[in-house]
Amino acid sequence: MALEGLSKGIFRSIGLLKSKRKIDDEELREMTRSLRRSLQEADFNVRQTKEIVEKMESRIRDEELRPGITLQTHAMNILYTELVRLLGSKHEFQPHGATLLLVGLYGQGKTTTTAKLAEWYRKKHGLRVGVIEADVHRPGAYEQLCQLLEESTVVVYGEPETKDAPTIVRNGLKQLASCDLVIVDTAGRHQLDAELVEELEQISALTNATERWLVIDAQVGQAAGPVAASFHSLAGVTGIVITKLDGTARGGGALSAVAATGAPIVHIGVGERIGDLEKFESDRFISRLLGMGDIQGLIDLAPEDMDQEEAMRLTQRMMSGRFTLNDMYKQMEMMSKIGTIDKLMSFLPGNMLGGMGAMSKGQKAEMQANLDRYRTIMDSMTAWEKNEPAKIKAERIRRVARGSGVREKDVRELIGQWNKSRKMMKGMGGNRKLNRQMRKMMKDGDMDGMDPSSLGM
Ligand SMILES: Nc1nc2c(ncn2[C@@H]2O[C@H](COP(=O)(O)OP(=O)(O)OP(=O)(O)O)[C@@H](O)[C@H]2O)c(=O)[nH]1
Ligand SMILES: [Mg+2]
Repeated sequence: MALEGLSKGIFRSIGLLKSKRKIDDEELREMTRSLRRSLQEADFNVRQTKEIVEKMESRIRDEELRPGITLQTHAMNILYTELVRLLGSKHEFQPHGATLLLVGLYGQGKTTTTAKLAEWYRKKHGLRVGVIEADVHRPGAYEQLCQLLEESTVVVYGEPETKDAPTIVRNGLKQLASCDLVIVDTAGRHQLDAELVEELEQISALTNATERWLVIDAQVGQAAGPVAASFHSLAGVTGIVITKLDGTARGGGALSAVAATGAPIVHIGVGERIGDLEKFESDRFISRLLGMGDIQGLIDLAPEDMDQEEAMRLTQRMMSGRFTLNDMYKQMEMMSKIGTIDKLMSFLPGNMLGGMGAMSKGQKAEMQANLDRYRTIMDSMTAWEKNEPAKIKAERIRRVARGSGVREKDVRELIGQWNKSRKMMKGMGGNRKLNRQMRKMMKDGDMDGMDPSSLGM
């Protein structure tokens, strides 16, 4: 199976830690058992699963929680760093002067990737790139490659009539001698059989390829491990390209390929067209793997990141009933950075601030867009207007709209939003229990010891 269930599984497992700051051995065991099952179901191999689970167990047991961080966030953080570690380092590929051999099983996307890579390095690095079609088994491979590169200046070398791949490669290398980068597409198989092994060995020796990249379809799952291992022993894989990440697969099997070869993922394919290639970025890959819109929002929650002092100052102002447009802007800015309101001030009742819980990627994007517009509008306001938005009358609204190049409606919307937020803040000020907690927190200078459940959350 692919990884549809991983996200759910992980959230179910880590969800067991919800609103806890301490857990006993039994609870910890239950969580790790659930996590182990989720990882295995998501194509992680036994060794990887064991490593991750053990790390999780010991770090949760031994590490002290940072102030303001829930156990759940801490666990997610550990999982994330472990996954990044598993994915290895960044690949430093020097395309100039390189010969790049692409290998992989049948239908994984080698030919498409050959064209994509050629175009990528031609365009982004300004290199003269040539490609050699050395697949003599797949009918029409040469035409396929030519067609993919139809509109590109990449030189395609092939001999559709020749049945001997090493000959084509030998001739091609001569023909493309003046190119800065040569990429060789090879034949695929259902399995790595003796004939292909021999062919690949010959080509590999001939090209003396500086780079040998394995192309793997994201849907391959667990099988990616053994496949990668056999290609690795054959050609010494130096990089991995995961294709078809635009589909439903999340690419967890790719992790076993990385583990089997020790080679990093260099690029990912995200579509059938020649431009559908991306450089691999582990954060984005992992957030995809875990099914999160933006994992940064969930994990990077060290108090220093959320600017605790600023958050507290803001909270204090809100509680005191003074709440200007600038305050609202800062509050929204923090929220958009952190992505979840309950994390910004985990001690506030859940329905505060319009009842927003964790924000989706879409909501974050929307908030960001709003913020940008609000910023523009606010830049056209006087200090007095920002401090006393309630007193802004039609004439001023017109002037501000004109000054900032937006519609009057947008200015009214900003003021309306401020009004809504202010009302919520007022409601919060009336919560005595919360007030007491807040004062204590400010006196102590951190959020430790805050118990959200005591606030009826
Ligand atoms: N959606 C999507 N399709 C892809 C991607 N990469 C390749 N494909 C498609 O996958 C199919 C197989 O791709 P090829 O490039 O022909 O694969 P191959 O490894 O060269 O296949 P053989 O030469 O038969 O071994 C084609 O229909 C491609 O358009 C990708 O990143 N996303
Ligand atoms: Mg092919």
